[in-house]
Amino acid sequence: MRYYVAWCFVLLLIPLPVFGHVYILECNPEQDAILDAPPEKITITFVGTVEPVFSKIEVFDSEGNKVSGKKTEFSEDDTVMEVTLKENLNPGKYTVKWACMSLDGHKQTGEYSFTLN
Ligand SMILES: [Cu+2]
Repeated sequence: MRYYVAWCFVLLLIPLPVFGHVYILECNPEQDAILDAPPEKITITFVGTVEPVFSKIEVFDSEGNKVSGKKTEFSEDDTVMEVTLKENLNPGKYTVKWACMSLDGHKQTGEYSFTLN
C-alpha cells in the first residue's frame, strides 16, 4: 500500500499529457469471435501505455480452468500485451480476462469471450 501511495505521488509530478486511462484498440482474437482453429495466443493492443508489473492476461475455459501461459509478454513500448495458450484446446467458449494499470496509476480490468468450434 505504501508503495502504491508513493507511486501516485510520483505520478502527480508528471506533466498532464501523460495522464489518462488506456483504451483497447484491438483484441486478437476479437470479442465474440468464432474460430475454427485454436489461437496460439491472445493479443490486446491498447491506446496508451500499461505498467507491465500490474498488467496481465489470463484465459479460462468454460469450466474455469486456466488455459493461458504463466507470463504475459509486453511490447517494447508497453502498448501491447500478449499471452500464449495451451496447445490442443477443446472446442468451447473461452473467457479472456485482462487487467492493467495505466500510467496515471488507475487499475482497469475487463473480460470478453470467444468460441472455438
Ligand atoms: Cu485513469
